[in-house]
Amino acid sequence: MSPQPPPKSVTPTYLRERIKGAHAKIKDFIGKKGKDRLRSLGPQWLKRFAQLSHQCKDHPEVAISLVGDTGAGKSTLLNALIGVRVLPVSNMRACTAAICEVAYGEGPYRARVEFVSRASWTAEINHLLGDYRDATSGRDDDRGDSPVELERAVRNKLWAVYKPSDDADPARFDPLHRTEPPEITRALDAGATEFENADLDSFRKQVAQYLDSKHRFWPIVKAVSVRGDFAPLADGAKVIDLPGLNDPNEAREAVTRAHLKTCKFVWIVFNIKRALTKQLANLMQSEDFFRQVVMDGRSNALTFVGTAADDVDLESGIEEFGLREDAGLFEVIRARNREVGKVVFAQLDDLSLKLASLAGEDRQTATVLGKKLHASQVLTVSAREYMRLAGLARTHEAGMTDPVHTQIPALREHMREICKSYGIQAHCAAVNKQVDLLFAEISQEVRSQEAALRNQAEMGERQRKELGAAAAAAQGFLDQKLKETQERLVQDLAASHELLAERIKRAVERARHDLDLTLQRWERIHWSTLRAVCRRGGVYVGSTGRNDFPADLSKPILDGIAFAWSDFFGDKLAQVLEKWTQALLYQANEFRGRVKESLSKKADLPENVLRGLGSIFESGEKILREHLEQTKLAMTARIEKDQRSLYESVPGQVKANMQAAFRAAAEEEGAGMKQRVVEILSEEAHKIARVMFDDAREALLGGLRGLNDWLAREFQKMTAAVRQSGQLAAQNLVTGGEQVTAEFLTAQQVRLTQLHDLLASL
Ligand SMILES: Nc1nc2c(ncn2[C@@H]2O[C@H](COP(=O)(O)OP(=O)(O)OP(=O)(O)O)[C@@H](O)[C@H]2O)c(=O)[nH]1
Ligand SMILES: [Mg+2]
Repeated sequence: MSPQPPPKSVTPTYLRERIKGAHAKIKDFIGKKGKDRLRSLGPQWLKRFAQLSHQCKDHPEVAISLVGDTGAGKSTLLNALIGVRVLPVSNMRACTAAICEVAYGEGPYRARVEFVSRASWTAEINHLLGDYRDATSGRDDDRGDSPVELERAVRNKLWAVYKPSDDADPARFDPLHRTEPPEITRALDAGATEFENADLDSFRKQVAQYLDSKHRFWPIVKAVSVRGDFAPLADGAKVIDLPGLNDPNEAREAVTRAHLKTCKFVWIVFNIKRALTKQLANLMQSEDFFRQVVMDGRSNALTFVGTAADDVDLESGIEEFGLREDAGLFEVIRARNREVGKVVFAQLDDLSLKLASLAGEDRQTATVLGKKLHASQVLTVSAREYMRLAGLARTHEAGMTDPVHTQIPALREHMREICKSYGIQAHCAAVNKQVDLLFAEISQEVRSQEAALRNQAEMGERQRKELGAAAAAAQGFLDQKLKETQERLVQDLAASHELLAERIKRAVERARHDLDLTLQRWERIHWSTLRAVCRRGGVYVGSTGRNDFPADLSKPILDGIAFAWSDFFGDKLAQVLEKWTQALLYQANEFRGRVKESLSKKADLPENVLRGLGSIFESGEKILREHLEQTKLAMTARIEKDQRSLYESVPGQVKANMQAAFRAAAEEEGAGMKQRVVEILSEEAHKIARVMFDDAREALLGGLRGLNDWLAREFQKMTAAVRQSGQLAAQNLVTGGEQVTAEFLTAQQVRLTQLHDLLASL
């Protein structure tokens, strides 16, 4: 009963046609010839056809986030990767100022620009003006973001949006008296804009209007999405150019964070020339990024891309890498590329040790993490040379002669590989498998009905009763086993939860203990920065870096549970699920064995009955395996989502608890203000420390309990599927009772044979 062999790669069009055709034929059959049981099952099947058809329309995107310092070469890399110069790049300044995601789309180049809301922009202006007043108040008695820097930052950002024209004089700009340019008003009122262009050069210029820091829009741009006929992205890759984690706009920072949470892959981009990998070290340590990598379960899914591989000096390179005197430029490049890999891994080892020590774990734990990280791909590329060799840019030669040397083709291949498992092809293959499953289920139902009819014709009342009793006994036994399995799963989940809960408790204690250290650090911050932080509810990014007070307070908790967290989500849950899913399959098998054994003891049983049952058992097992696999996939997806999002509740709770203190501190004025701000924060933090950290712990534990309950419910569905599979198999043995005529049986069998043939033709 296998369906026609699909083409080697299942295309969306093939799949749509297949589902549409099957849906129509089965609907027609049931409508015209279906009786009783078929009619009653019909709606269920048709509903599933509709769902599958709907799934065909989803085009999954495999999101890859590029993260890296400004100037690392992210935009140039993205251009090289897609083979089209679509994003603006700059030699001189931080260039890409807004998030841009690029994916495949047929037709002309298209872009959609989303702006921040008017409310968000107004709030930001108010914060900026607050900073500005502080900075120009004439008081400067402290360290940190000096008022001069603060004033410059405010002026720059407001100037970008409110400058009357590109050649206007910034010195004459008064941030307190701004006139909103009409295009900004239009943008904020509209909320978004879209445009398309078949001409690449014009399109690039249009896009640059919103992305490039030299134009006026960037401070109000939330994200830009670009679509085009970019062949390397045709299998569903979506590459996101993230302009750095330290984005001061709240709405945009939220978008960046969302991308980092939901994207399938993170590529860390760094310039290998600049103190080799100093940029990489900065990024990995910034903002507890490394800890996030571990907690999010990405330790084996990172890619490191070193850029500007062409940028080497021949002579010093020969010396540094111990090459022959007459070595060529390309040999130097290759030697350095090898060196980069070593340095990256050495840094990752250091970071693992550091995190393990913060978490109170032993060296062995760090080594295990280090090993996982060593599986990461490290590629050193020259996007610039690739663009030149491909005739896409007219930069001066740096010595590479073949695009392969630039490693951009290797990076594309890497992208293609990762898309294989998650891209459009993979999605179509998965939906196609579900279509097969549905056919198999319908077909099994038909076979089961045929067998039941045969049994009615061939078995007497006594035999049926005996068989019914045997099947019921096996079913009762199965039910009992399933109940036990469900209980054992719940116990196992609870035990894993206990381990993590213990770590959480310990980490919360440490956070309480470390509170004074955190407060002492805040005390050393410049007063104007402190106020900027409080004004923004606890988070402010200034010229001296990022200040995130809720993150500071939460740090000991998150550091403390990092390993236990990734262990729980990454290994424990997967093991528990695997173990008990296997147990279900084992019990289903036991059930089948039991029924077969009791039948074999009945000497007068017609051969046909046994054969029919055997074939139903066989297909039943296949269907059941597939069902369990599907449910497990859904469970794994939910686990991954919760792994990445649940722990965010810790800074979230802390932030909520500290809001009143931040507000009060932001209102302080006059002489001795800094001291009072520090006192307010300190007093309030001490006062609410218990509640705040307890709330954070409860939020975490509550989330974990929610996940466990959900998993238990999903598992219950698995046990129900096993039970149902058993019932269906036993059914054909026991159906009957009422006397039916030979004509009726023949007519029924003809109909079922027709449906059988129909399914085979789909
Ligand atoms: N030599 C060399 N220079 C490169 C390469 N890739 C990028 N660059 C240069 O590095 C500078 C910065 O590149 P961008 O692509 O704008 O960097 P970015 O990471 O997008 O920077 P932001 O947009 O500011 O975050 C530009 O001058 C590029 O020409 C490369 O492979 N080789
Ligand atoms: Mg850029």
